Amino acid sequence: MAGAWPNPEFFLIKDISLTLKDGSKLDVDRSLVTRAMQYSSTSGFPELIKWVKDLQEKVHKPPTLEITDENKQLDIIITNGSQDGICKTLEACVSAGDNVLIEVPTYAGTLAILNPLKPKILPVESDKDGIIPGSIRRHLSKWNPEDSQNPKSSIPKILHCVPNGGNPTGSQLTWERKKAIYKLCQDYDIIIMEDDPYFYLQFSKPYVPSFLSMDVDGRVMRFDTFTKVMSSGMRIGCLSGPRALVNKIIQHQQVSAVHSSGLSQVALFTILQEMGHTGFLQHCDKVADFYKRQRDACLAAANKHLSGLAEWVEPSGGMFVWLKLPQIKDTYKLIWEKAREKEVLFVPGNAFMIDSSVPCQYLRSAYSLVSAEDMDKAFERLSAIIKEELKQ
Ligand code: 09M
Repeated sequence: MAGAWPNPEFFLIKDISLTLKDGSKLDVDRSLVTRAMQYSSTSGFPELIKWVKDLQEKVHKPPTLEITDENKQLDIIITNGSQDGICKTLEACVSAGDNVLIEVPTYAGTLAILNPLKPKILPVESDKDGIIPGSIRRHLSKWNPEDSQNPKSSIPKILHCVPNGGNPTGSQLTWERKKAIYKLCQDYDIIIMEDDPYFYLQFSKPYVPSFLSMDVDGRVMRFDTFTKVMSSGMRIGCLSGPRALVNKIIQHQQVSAVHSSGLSQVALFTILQEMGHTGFLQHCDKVADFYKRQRDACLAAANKHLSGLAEWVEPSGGMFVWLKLPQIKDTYKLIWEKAREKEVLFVPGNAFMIDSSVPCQYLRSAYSLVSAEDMDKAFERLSAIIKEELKQ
């Protein structure tokens, strides 16, 4: 008499069968379908959580699997894509006026979550090897490590970064820097938000070990997602972190989305179970190979049309190349007016900056969707637009 569950008698779906692009057919287990139609566990389907946890164990060997302190033990929640987990974590950890360490430039979605929370963003500089430990150290020099034990201190509590296939920079945080950063975060008791949707889109192997793989303290909140390799519309991601913090996110999920879509979870789980971890990793390799070829085609087009007009660093993974136009003061107008007129679009760099009103010489170009011929055309047009602008 207590539960608010609707009577499933009137739910119409009984069976789900999936046809994959290779022609194979998979039936979702009928009992899973029945469960997927009803409200279910807030943290996600236990079968999917187990599959993901085993994958994390295999890929990252998180020390928090073995840790004795229950609050720090590895726990997992299935989220609506990684964006959902990032949003809930920032909302849980950041109050107005808090100092937060954020990689800059960074994913516009993170800044969009942060801005209404009104924190003081301490920009962490990055280069082709990812965020620079010295930049974090400089920010932290205002405090002493002991301040982290004083709840009234203004010492930053979180660091957010995108360690692979940086969005927008295409950069990759090296293992050496990760070790130095983890040590700094230990000294100042800082939580690391490892926003890593492009982990499986690294262009060289072995994968650079993650922060999760070195997390002896339970201070890493790692955001994974199936968006980039399986489907973005299914909206399935996962957050792996210390139980005490993951529990807070579960409480938030309970009163917001309640749980990720059961339909998406069981469809994805059925495919993942069929593939196994090895099949999944092989699939990721194929996707990464494709993006690497796309990157090469993109850089070939850039070399052909933008030499002398733009500067860029070869992306080590992911879907983006970050172009600097040194002779252009601000790419915003150039893109929204001139480029749009010529039917080619990029994201102006100011979208990835803390203060988007400051003129920015950069733009982000994605090579995920466009054919080599179209990338060539796009940069040919960009080159013409820049030259026109320089004549004025
Ligand atoms: N642009 C992303 N990035 C993006 C973008 C997007 C609609 C998504 C980093 O797992 P998800 O799907 O929730 O991924 C979120 C996410 C988290 N972290 C570093 C990301 O790059 C996805 C969606 C329109 C534009 C979008 O521009 O960069």
